[in-house]
Amino acid sequence: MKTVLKLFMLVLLGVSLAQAAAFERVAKSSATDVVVSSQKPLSTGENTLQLKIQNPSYADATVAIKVFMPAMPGMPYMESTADAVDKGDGTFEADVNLSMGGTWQVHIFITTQDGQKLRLKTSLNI
Ligand SMILES: [Cu+2]
Repeated sequence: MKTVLKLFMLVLLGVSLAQAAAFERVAKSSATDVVVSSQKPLSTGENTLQLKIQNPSYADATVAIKVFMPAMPGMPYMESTADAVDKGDGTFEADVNLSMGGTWQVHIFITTQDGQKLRLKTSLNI
């Protein structure tokens, strides 16, 4: 009986891990696409973003991210930057602070081991 219960729990865990991300957006470039996603729905404040590099030849690059909102009437320019942490297998993770609701521009900076630089752009809404 206990074994059956354990198996059931493992299946439940597997299902929850396999669930689609709450947020997902693809930043495109000719060299590689990057899938930007979040397990939790995006909200104002700190958000953890996963950056999955699609082209394996860029998997060992250094990755950084900048999110920013241009100045608007009565509101200054806002930005949050982070060096992404290498989680292996082309997956990186970065915490960014989305300080208010609205549309944020997202720039992803990839620097390869041999110094090649890529900048990919996308955006997100909260
Ligand atoms: Cu604003």
